[in-house]
Amino acid sequence: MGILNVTPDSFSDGGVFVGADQALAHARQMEADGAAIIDVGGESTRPGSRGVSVDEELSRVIPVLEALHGEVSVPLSVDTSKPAVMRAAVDAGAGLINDVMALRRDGALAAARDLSVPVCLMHMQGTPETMQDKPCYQHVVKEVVTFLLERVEAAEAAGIERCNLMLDPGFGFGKTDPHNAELLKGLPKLVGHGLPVLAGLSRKSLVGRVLGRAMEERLAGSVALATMATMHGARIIRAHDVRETVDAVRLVNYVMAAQGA
Ligand code: 7PM
Repeated sequence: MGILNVTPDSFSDGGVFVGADQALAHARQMEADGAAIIDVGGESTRPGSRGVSVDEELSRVIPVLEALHGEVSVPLSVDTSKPAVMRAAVDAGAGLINDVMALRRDGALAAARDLSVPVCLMHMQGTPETMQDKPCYQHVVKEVVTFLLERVEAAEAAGIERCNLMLDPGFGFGKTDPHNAELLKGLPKLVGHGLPVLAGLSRKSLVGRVLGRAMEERLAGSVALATMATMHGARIIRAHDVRETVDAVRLVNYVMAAQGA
């Protein structure tokens, strides 16, 4: 899953046309590099962020989805927690909902049920504004698994088909570095529940803090973590650097498919 950020500051003149144009070029490159999904996000979930309004998020995400729809052949995903954005995004061509709130917003379960598209349910402790203040768990793996299974139950109770669900432990969302490490090491415990698992570790603070690397120096560390997540059973890797990440995933798959012990 290639990450396509559609934030105003990524466009020099802020114009929608230039923005959609650049987004299309980036999406085409990620597709050529081997992305199987393009995830379009209006950047409302960063630690410390207060979020953006529905109208602001719609104005960022919808023109880009419209520009990509029909121009790239891989499925488009929308990174949103807002029911109104989910509905408009699927109408504009999105085929997957990526919700860091796991459909906990009012109306989100109903929107996802009405839209009948696959949904990624992600774990987050707290809210983006406060989640990194003092993340606290007794047993982080157990608590994340329990939370996600509860969200699966809520989704199914709302009429969402189980075959449309995937799970994500939410690396970096209300977790310290040791919590993230424990979750990655314990990923098979989440994978074991039979639903596809998505892992997003690309360029995250874990890499930055453990290695002492600035954002633009996190490629090797991100690929290493993507490799581990794949070995531990993750089926979808959310990444900025698609070509390098796909190389790693393909090699893991090749080796893991080998005969013998
Ligand atoms: C700062 C913090 C900047 C976090 C960017 C981010 C995930 C996601 C994001 C994830 C799923 C980023 C993140 N992360 N959706 N959206 N899983 N499903 O790296 O780990 O883009 S935002």
